[in-house]
Amino acid sequence: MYSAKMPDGFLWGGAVAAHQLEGAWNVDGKGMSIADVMTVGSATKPREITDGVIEGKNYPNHSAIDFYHHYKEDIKLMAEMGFKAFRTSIAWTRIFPNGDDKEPNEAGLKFYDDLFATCHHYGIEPVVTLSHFEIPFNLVKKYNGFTNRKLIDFFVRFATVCFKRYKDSVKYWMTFNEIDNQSAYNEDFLMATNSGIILNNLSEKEKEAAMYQAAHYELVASALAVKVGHKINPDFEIGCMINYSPVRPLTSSSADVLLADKFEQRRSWFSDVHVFGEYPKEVEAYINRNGYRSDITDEDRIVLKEGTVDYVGFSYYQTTTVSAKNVEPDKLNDLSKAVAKNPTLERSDWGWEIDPEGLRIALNHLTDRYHKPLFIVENGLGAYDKVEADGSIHDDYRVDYLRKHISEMEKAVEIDGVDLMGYLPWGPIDLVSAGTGQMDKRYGFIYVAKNDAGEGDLSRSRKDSFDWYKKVIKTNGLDL
Ligand code: BGP
Repeated sequence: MYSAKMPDGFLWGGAVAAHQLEGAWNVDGKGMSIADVMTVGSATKPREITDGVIEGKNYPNHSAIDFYHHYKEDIKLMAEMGFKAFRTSIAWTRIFPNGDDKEPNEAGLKFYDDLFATCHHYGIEPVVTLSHFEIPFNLVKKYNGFTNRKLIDFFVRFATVCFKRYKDSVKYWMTFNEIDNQSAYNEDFLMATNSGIILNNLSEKEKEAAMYQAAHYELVASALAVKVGHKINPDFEIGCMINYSPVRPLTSSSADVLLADKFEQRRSWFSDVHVFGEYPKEVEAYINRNGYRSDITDEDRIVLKEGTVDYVGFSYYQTTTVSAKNVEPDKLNDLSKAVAKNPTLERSDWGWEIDPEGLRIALNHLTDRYHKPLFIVENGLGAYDKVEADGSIHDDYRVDYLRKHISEMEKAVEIDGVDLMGYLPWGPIDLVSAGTGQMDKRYGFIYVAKNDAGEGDLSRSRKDSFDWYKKVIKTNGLDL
C-alpha cells in the first residue's frame, strides 16, 4: 500500500456538526432549529420533517450523544489519538435562538468559549462551520428560509458575532456546509437542510426556481461574511464547503460524456461563485433561459467578487456515474435524475459507493479548477458495529476504508503536488446520522453506547480503529 509522510503542520483530526452530537436542544436559551423537527428514519425510510415538535415522535437530535455535557471527556479522547484539528459547527440557534433576534444569547456564546478553550488546551485547532444544516426554525416558518433576501442580514449578523467573539480562538472557518447538495432540489430533506425551505406542494419548476434564488442569497451572504471576517482578523482562513463527487460517464458515448460535463457544470457552479466571485457561463445561460434568480443586483455581483474564499473545503464519500439513458444532456435539471449505478464499485450498507481512487481524482480536479489550497473536511464509512462480550469492537472494515482513502490522498499530495491543508474524517465519535437520523449508522473511532431506539448509557469506548488512527497521526501518515 502506497504511503507518504504529509507536510509539517498537516491538520489530522475529525469533523462533526453541532446538531448531530450536542443534544441539549432546548438548554441554556437554545432555540429550535430545522434539525430539531426531523424524526428518526432508516436506510430505507426517509426522515420526516414535522411542523414544529410533535409530542410522541422520536427526534434523535434533541439529545444526540449529549456532547454539550460530555465535550471535555470527548475532546480528551480525540487528543489521545493525537488530533491536530477538530471541525464542528456553531449551532446558529444557541447564538440567535430565533435567527432574527437583535441580541445574541450569552450562554450559547459561552459554551463555545469553553469548547474552543478545551481544544486549545490539547493543542487542537478548532475548524468551524457557520451553517451546517441547523438553520433556526423560526426563519424557516416566518421567512421561508433563504428564499427571502432578509436571510442575508440574519446570517451576516450571526457570522459577525461569531468572528468577533472567537477572533483569537478560531482561525479556520467555513460558511455553508455542502451548499451544492440542493442541486437535487426535488429532495425535501436537502432543501430544508441547505436553505431552510419547506417545499410543500410546489411544482418542479417552482422548486428549481426557489433553489437558484436561495443559493444566490447564500452565496452573497457567504461573500459578505468573508469580507467582514477578514476585517475582524486578517489571519482568518475562510473557506467554502462542498460535497464533491467527481462525475464520470457510464459509457464512452458522446451523450454520456456530455451529460457528465453538464452535470459537473450544474454541480460545481456553487464553488465556482465562491472561488471566482462570478457565475460560470453555462449556469448563467441556463438561469437566464429559465427565468430563475430574478433578484440579483449589481451590488450583489460586486460583493461576490470581493468576498471570495481562501480555500476549498470539501467532503468526499463517493463518485457519481451518469447515464444519458436516464436523462438527455440538454434536459438535465434535477441532478439526481442522471445518476446510474456504477457496476464496478462495492457499496456500503446504506448503498453509498466505495471508491478510494475517486478521492485522488477529486483532489486533482479541484486543484486544476481552483488553484486554491484544499481541505478534506469529511470522508468516512457509515457502518453497523458489533460490540463483543468483552466490550471490544473490531471495525477492520472501517480501517480498510480509511486506509485506502488516505493512501490515495497521499498520492495526490506527494505525486500530484496537491496543496492540502488537512484530513478530517467524518464522525470521529459516533453521532446522529444527518441523512437517516440513526445512531446505528456509525463512523466513529470512539463508540457511543446508544442505538436507533435511543437506548444506551452514552458511555464512550475505543474501537480498534482508535489505535490505528492514532498510529497514522503519530507517523504523519507514513504508517497506514
Ligand atoms: C454529509 C454531512 C454530514 C454527515 C455526513 C454523513 O453530507 O455534511 O452532516 O452527516 O454527510 O452522512 P450521514 O450522516 O447521512 O451518514
